[in-house]
Parts: sequence; C-alpha cells; structure tokens
Amino acid sequence: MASMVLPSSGEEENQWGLLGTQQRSGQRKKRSLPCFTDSELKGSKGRRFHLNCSGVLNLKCSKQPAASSRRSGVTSERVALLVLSVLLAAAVTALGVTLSENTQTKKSLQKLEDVAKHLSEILSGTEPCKVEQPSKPPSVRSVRCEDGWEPQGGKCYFFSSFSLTWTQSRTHCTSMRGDLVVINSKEEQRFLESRVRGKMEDYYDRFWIGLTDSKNEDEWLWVDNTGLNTSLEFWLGSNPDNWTGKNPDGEDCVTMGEKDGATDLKSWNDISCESPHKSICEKPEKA
Ligand SMILES: [Ca+2]
Ligand SMILES: [Ca+2]
Ligand SMILES: [Ca+2]
Repeated sequence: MASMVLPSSGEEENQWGLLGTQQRSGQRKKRSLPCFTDSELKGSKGRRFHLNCSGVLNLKCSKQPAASSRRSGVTSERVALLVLSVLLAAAVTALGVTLSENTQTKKSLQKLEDVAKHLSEILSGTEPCKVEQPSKPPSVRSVRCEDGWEPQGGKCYFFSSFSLTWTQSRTHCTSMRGDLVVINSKEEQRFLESRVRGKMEDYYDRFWIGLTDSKNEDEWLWVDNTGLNTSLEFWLGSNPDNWTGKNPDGEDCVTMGEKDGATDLKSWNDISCESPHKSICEKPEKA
C-alpha cells in the first residue's frame, strides 16, 4: 500500500482522481493517508472505496463516473438499437404489406387484361351489327294534296262540313280551285261512300255531289258537263223521284250517304238544291 498526501481544501483531485478531506478543530491540514496502488485501483474496477482513516474521510474514484457513463452509454446504445430494431421491423412489415398489395393489384390487372383479350376475341369473330334505319313514319300530310284534302286515285278530296245550298257548296269548292265531286268509277264511289258514312252524324246528314238535272229535268249532268253514265249510277231506292213535297220545283240536285251502309254502294238521292248540306270537293293532285 502506498501513501499519498491529501490535498488541502481547494485541491480537489490527485493523480488517481481521489479526493481526501480531513476536518479537525476547524482546521484543515495535510495528512498522509493510506491509499491504493494503481493496480489495486485498477483491480477494483472503479468501485467506490471507503478508506479507514481517522477523522472524516470521503473517498470516491473519479473513474467510477466514467464507468457509469460507459454503462449509461451502453444502455442508451441498447435502447437506440432496440428502437432501430423496432423501426426496422415496422419498415419491413410495411414493405411486406406494400409488396402484397402490389401483388394483388398485379393479379387484378392480369385478370382484367385476360377479360379484355377474351372480349376482343369475341368481338373480332362477330359480324358488325347492321344499323337498321327506322322505317319512314307514315306521313300524316300528303305531298300530293293540300292540308285538309285526302288523296285517292290520283285525285284530292275535301269533305266540307259547312251546310250550304248546292250552288253555295260548289262555289266553296271552286274557291279552293276544285269543284263538286264527279264520280267516274265504282272505285271512286266505294271510297266516297265509305268516307261519307264515317262522317255522317244522322240519317239526313248527307253530302252534295256534282250531279244535277237543273237545266233539263231528268237530264243528269256532272259539273264538268259530262252526262251520267247509266252503268255508273248509284241511286238509292226509288230515286231519282223529283219529289215535290218539300219544294214545288222538285228535286234537281244530288246527295250521297247512307249512315247504316249502302247496299251495292247505292246511296244517291235527288233533293231540293236549296236544302243545306255538307259537300265533297274534288281536284287533281299536285303536278
Ligand atoms: Ca271524279
Ligand atoms: Ca229533278
Ligand atoms: Ca229524291
């Protein structure tokens, strides 16, 4: 064991880092104290020592804080390593999740590509659809006849609902560049009979046609001055009878129409030209 001189107050540390203080009678003085050699100190591994000296003696090794600091450093390093390990594990986990999601995304894309390829193959083997043009809707307006006129057999017909005398009705037709109808065929009679029947409101609701014997009794002429063809007559019952019961001048103008339907198209009746009735106008189609 070696001896050393303790530093006085203010002398803090010897060459081993030992501090020694003695207080006696309020006086501080230097004193030789037993201490430890370097090897003993080194062997002590920096532990705290209490020297058996007289008086109050406090000894501590200055290397102990260094060891404690080293242990603290080691602990901090371990903590840091632990934190880093945790962070690394979290990063690896996140990376794994990302890779898994990417893998699933790639699989989904591959499925979509397969579906698209399959559809493309189907479409390539399918004949292109023919777009059918919609059929032309039936025209409610004739390009051959004016508004209100009905086309039939190359002619246009106007069924007037004005109740006028025979002469007034003819004037109305001519004002529209037509005339009272002239029936030239059985087909024309059939068409007119059907249309008039549908328009009649009652038994007497008949329509004027362009036939009259007003110039000479029983000499029937059409408004175009053609004579009546006896093979194309459609008199109803006992007509023409030139009945004078209502007008002493008899009956010189002709109407047509049987609300309940005409037998063999026979629907003509001679009546007074002054009676008010509806009428049928006729004119050629547009050129
Ligand atoms: Ca005609
Ligand atoms: Ca007559
Ligand atoms: Ca008559």
